[in-house]
Amino acid sequence: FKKGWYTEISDDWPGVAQSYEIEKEIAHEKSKFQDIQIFKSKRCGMTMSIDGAIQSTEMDEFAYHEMMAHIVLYSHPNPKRVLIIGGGDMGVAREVLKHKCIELVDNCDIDDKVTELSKKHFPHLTDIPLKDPRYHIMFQDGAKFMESKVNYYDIIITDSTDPTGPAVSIFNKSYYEKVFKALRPGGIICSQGESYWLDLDIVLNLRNIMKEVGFPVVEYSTIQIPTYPFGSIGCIIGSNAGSCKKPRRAMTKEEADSMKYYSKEMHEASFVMPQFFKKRFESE
Ligand code: AAT
Repeated sequence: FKKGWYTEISDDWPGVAQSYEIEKEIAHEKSKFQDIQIFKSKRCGMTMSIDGAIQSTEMDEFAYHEMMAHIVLYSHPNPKRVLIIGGGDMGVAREVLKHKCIELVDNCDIDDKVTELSKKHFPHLTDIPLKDPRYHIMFQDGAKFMESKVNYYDIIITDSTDPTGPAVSIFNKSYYEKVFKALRPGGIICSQGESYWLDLDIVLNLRNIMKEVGFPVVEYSTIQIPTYPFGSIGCIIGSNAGSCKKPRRAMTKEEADSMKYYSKEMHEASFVMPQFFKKRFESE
């Protein structure tokens, strides 16, 4: 490796790796579950990597966090209770809390070390949730947490690492069976849906699982994010509220002004798929 550079090498994306010149190494801690590295990148600002995969950089975290929250929140006519599984860095929570109609946000991450380090080094993610009385964070395996909840949430968001390591338990059918039960009528699930360039099999597998557990509508919304492998990721959405391709609620001026990526136009455009992906996603 070139000295002073971080290279994102992983068996999850064999044969390719993006590199970042490091301005400053900040922290490197092994938690009970994961290996967490924090550094300041010359180009992308404060960066967190877990088990060798970039989770967020200051430059583009808003693309992922806004889309993971707002696509489904604006697709639901009247959301009140939200659950975030994973997302212990609070980036998705920061976005969810922009919606005044939300009464409660529960957040369950497996690893309190992610949250502890985020509070210290990523205040642009944690400051708003920490001050909001609607927000509650707890630490437990997301699959385990789901067992206790029935007919309770309007929206569930799985903001999880890739399906290796501790996230294995939240990428399978038994997790989605619990998700389906935990949603109220008209409820919607949105999960970190991986990239169709990188992991088409994972995307199709998640789509199959969501259909099998009973979601009448399963859709994929693309997010452009330069610091995830191959520059894109997506939301995979299971909906009991019909198609999410068009927003059902209008943004207030305050909400619209606070966005850096999301807009009504981005919402609608994100569901348009390239032909090779559309054929696979819609036919098999
Ligand atoms: N918002 C930042 C991006 C993330 S966060 C992923 C989170 O999922 C981590 O904080 C991790 O601790 C948590 N996590 C992993 N497994 C579980 C589990 N079983 N239960 C609850 N939380 C879990 C995702 C970035 C995606 C990167 C794509 N390459």
